Amino acid sequence: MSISQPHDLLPVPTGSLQIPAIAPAADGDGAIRFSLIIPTFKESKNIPKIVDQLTSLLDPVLPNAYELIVVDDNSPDGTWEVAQSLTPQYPQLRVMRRIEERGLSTAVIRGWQAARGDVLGVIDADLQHPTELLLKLWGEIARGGDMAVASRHVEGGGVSDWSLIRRILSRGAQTLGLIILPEVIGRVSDPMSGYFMVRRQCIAGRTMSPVGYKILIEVLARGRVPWIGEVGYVFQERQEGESKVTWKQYVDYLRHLIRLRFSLGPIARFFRFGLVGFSGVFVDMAVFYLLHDPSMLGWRLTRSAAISGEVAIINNFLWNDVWTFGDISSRQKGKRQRFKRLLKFNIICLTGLVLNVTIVNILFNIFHVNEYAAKLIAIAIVTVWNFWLNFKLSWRVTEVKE
Ligand SMILES: Nc1nc2c(ncn2[C@@H]2O[C@H](COP(=O)(O)OP(=O)(O)O)[C@@H](O)[C@H]2O)c(=O)[nH]1
Ligand SMILES: [Mg+2]
Repeated sequence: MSISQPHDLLPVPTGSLQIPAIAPAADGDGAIRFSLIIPTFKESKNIPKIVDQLTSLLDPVLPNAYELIVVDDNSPDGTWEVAQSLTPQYPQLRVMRRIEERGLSTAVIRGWQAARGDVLGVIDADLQHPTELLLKLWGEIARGGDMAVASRHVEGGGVSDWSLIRRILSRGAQTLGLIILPEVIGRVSDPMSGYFMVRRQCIAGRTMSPVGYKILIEVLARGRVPWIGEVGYVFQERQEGESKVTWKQYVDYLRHLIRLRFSLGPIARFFRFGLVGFSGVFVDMAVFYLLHDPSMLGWRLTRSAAISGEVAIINNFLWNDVWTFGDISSRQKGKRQRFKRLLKFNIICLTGLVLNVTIVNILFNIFHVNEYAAKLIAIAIVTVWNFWLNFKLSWRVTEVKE
């Protein structure tokens, strides 16, 4: 045993839950490549064992190039103190004691915010996640993976002796997730896994706002993780302490899915697209009035409707490019790329414009509808047309290709 003093506690990061793009420099020589967070609540009995297992695994593979960060929520059993007392023996171990905040997901993110590695990971403290799997997960990253997930649902995976009810609840939760958030839940076989690692660059700069337990879902949803490796494992039974999972976690999970649904993907984009389209209505109507009204320029119906439509298209493109699809366009920087998108958008909208003008003409000339009412009806129909085509063909396609 060394006689040196325990390391100081890590300061708890505050502010928004965002991972910095550049890792804080390590003080010693050599960079830290891997930071593993061990979130704890009342795990004083497990912590010495897991730290010992993890260090003996990682020391030969990443000598002095990894760190273990225990993030404890001021456990009444003094888990943080026990962890801190281990630091003289395990120089790679750092300990954070949170007092203000609580919760598994935010604990992991606070840990990652203090992390110095380029690869960020998480493992449960209670030894339910077999530590030896860590090297296989690391192997996936070393092969070029952006993320490696320990999965109960691939070959070699499973649960030890779960009751039928628990298995059904677990699979039911996953199925529900697939219905509400298919593009996230469908990316991995075990989206509920709390044992995984991800490259910092995949989540840097993204603000996380997790609810409840399922941090992997938040990372997949907010981050950009092109290549995911999965490794099977059997979820072990707890030896010491007890699970903190209650029915509340199911409610939180549902809230989390719904929150993500509204901030991601089609529904959110549809609202934004609709709102942009709404702004376009005013632009279209105002320009149409300026061109067509006898007290203004007094141009003919078709020409006025066509030009006002085109002005609205450009207005809508600009808003959609920075807002509705801003996350996608920010990855395709440069004037040329933007011009290409404008061109695509314009071609799709021009077909809509032909539709627009045709509808105005039919309504006005055949059904004798007032020309402004005719224009409004045409705009409504063409907005739906434009949404679908742009959604399927413009930004959406470029997103999938990445
Ligand atoms: N920091 C922190 N860790 C937590 C909290 N709740 C659970 N944990 C830790 O997260 C891991 C998984 O929790 P556990 O209750 O075992 O969940 P289960 O394995 O799904 O039953 C364990 O290491 C817990 O100590 C929390 O509120 N804060
Ligand atoms: Mg557990």
